[in-house]
Amino acid sequence: MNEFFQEPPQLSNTYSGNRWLKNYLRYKLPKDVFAPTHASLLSFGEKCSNEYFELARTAEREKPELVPFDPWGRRVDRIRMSPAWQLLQDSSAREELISMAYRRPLGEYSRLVQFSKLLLFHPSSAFFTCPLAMADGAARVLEVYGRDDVHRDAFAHLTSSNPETFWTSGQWMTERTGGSDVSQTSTQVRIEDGVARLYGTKWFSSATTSAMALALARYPDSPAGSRGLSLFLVKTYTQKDVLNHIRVLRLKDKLGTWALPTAELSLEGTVAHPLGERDQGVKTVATMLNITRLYNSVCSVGQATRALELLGDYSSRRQVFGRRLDEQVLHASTFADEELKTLAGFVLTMELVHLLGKEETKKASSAESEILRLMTPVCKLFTARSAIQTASEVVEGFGGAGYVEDAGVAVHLRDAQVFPIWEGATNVLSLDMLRVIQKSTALESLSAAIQEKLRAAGARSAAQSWVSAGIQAADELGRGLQVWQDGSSEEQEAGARGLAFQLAKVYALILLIEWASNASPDEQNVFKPWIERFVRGFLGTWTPSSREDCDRVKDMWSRRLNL
Ligand code: MFK
Repeated sequence: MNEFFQEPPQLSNTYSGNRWLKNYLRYKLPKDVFAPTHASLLSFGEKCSNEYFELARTAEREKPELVPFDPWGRRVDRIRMSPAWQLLQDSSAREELISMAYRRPLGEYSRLVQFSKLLLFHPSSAFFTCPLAMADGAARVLEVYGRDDVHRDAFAHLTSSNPETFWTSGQWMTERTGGSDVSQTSTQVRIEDGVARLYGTKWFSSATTSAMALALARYPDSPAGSRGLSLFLVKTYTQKDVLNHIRVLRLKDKLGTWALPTAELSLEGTVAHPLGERDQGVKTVATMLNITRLYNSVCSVGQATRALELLGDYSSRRQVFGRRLDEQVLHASTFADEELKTLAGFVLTMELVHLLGKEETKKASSAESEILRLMTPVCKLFTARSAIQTASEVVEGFGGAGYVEDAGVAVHLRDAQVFPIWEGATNVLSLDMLRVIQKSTALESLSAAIQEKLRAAGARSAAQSWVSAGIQAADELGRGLQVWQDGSSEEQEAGARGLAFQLAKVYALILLIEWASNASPDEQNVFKPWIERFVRGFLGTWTPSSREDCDRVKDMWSRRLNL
């Protein structure tokens, strides 16, 4: 009997295996920045496919465990972590995954290089990118709002490249009332002997083993709602293994992100240090959210890219119906669409990362800052949902093997489901986009940037047909926007989610055209079918919701059980 055993997928150097990243960096970075970056990413990509990947798998197997009491009955609330988790932290410091963004050795390009590393690292990190996101966001808040020695000391730790001194941070915002409506925060600040102490429950703290956190809380005499919240820097421990008047109530039993010690915390007089202006906590922490949302995007794209890489390798080995899977047209067309979606998310994320780098080095125009603010939630909601769709298709592409844990594929779907939940749900971010459009001229700035990009691409003659397609896509969206902006607030709200996705697609298309129009003729031949498929299929259309649409959907929703 000829027994058959399927060859498993192999992970190669994750930088060389990435179809788009190298070309994108060559296009974006100055020559003298690209050459050393390329060399360093080659070596980093090798570690992501071997050493870091193995650490991540170990950390996922050896899940965090809460030890509430010591052997003598004392309450200790220790979280036992896999040693691999600590090694991932040490490597993150040595690889300068945070410090590079604050040392800024490459000026406005530092963020682009940092996020390229994060893109490769995320799927080999068991979500160590979560505490990194929080560390980066907290560092930026401290850089912008830090005033005293406590702030400066924390900033130095967060941006250290020395594993001995490197800290990560948590973000303690979500309470039992939920993560979306922060205005209901009930954690109280009391001043006791001149020291601010926090009392309350934080419901989703994923970086529980981090050295510090930024926490929202309310002074007793502050107003209700989100404009009565203040931000605090909290050190998690008062000394080694002694928590800062914090009880770890339990660890969450989650669908995915198994290596992350997500916990419920009771703050019982936790010593806290004010950060930013009193009652301006939401505004202050928003600086952190804008960074962590870009992390969410780069992790989503990294996760989807890794899933597609694994499937790409597998389908080149897998024979079905007498042919290799990757030679079959239905397979190609299914996964070309997933690749396109991931490519759109990649180009959007990297553009915003570049704008962030420009803003932080004071090179961004006010229009660019407006685009960054408008498109950050839009990009995040788009990449998060895309990652789930792609991971789901990849699991199906592997068949039964995709559905068993030890094949290493199912993890991508389990983990991807957190992206739309982590750092703002799709609808909440759609409403954030809506508020930015209503309160600023960001949409006009975006429209002007799109026109300019298309004009410049048009000046490079090879790109004419793409430019016409880009103009048509932008014009169609512009017509929809005019109708939408004349609608009532409910009509605007009803259309916000659809608008956000279409805005993401149109801007991604323009960025892709801009990139392709800068490429060599040979490379343009590679881009051509992707851009055409984008325009013909993926782009789709968006129609604003009318009064009748709103009434109909509310009516059908309310009567759905009354047959
Ligand atoms: C990794 C795995 C993790 C494991 C499991 C995790 C499970 C998930 C757990 C979670 O819960 S994650 C947390 C999810 N929650 C959020 O991300 C928060 C969602 N809500 C928002 O994003 C709201 O928009 C926000 C709380 C930020 C503000 O809403 P509000 O309270 O209605 O305030 P408002 O009036 O919109 O904004 C207050 C001020 O902040 C305004 O400034 P002004 O006072 O000058 O007018 C805003 O312009 C400003 N602001 C708000 N968002 C901003 C911002 N400024 C800059 N950037 C922003 N993004």
